[in-house]
Amino acid sequence: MSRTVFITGATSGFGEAAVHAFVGAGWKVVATGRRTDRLDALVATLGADRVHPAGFDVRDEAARDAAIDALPQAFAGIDLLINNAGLALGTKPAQHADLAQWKTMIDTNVTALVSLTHKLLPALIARKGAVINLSSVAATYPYTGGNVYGGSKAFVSQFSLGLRSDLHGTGVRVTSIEPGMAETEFTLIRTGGDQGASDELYQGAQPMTGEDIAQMLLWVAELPPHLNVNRLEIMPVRQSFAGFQVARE
Ligand code: NDP
Ligand code: 8X3
Repeated sequence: MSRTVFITGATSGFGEAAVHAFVGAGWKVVATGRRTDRLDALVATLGADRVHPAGFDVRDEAARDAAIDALPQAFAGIDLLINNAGLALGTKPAQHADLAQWKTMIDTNVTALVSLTHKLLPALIARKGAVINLSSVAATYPYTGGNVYGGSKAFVSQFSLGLRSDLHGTGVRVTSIEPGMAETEFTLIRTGGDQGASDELYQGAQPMTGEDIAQMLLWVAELPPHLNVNRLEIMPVRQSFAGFQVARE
């Protein structure tokens, strides 16, 4: 019997690639996001028997609950939750950052992720399912302008470990995926639609792709049930670490 995965942020990047990868591996997918035209395109390409579109803003709990309550029987038994919807907004240092952007990142990357996880946990426990959360290398390695984005992803990583501890003995698996540079719409969103800035960032860097991360997600999901990947950090070969900075007199 095919399993069902609930993927947030399925309209672009990692999430969209994951829809293709999981359907290709025989899973059924509940695909979510705000851009319903893109969800409809996934259904048209992959089939209504494989993909169910659920259009909502992850920050809107009432809309989310209505979408979950309206899941057709064939998609109602969720075996895997992939908390992927998220974003970075802005690249300015904290003292010049926009507070509204900070709040949007916290509402999306932290509050909505926690809320959806809380909502689906009883069903995931009943099915001995799994949760995969999209964190980031920004959770571990600070960089100028990363401030609240990095903080939100550090929350995701630590929340994942805490969840795993709380779920001890339930059979539910929890994984934090922590990618580095990947070319998606991420930088376009972060820069307010600056395609030039996005192209410049990835140019010559051989960044990871949505498909790369989708294959990691599928690999983690299909491991034998006695194995749990706690956290998985992955970067392109051309990205690594720099040292500390010193402000001299
Ligand atoms: P994209 O911008 O390509 O995709 C982001 C997805 O999140 C879209 O499907 C978008 O859907 C969805 N989303 C954002 N806000 C909301 C919201 N309020 N309600 C519902 N859906 C929302 O980025 P990526 O694929 O790169 O990012 C996916 C995840 O991976 C994010 O959590 C990101 O932080 C993380 N990540 C990305 C890295 C990268 O370098 N690209 C590296 C490490 C982690 P829609 O706009 O249609 O609602
Ligand atoms: C996205 C990776 O390095 O741009 O989470 O913060 S980074």
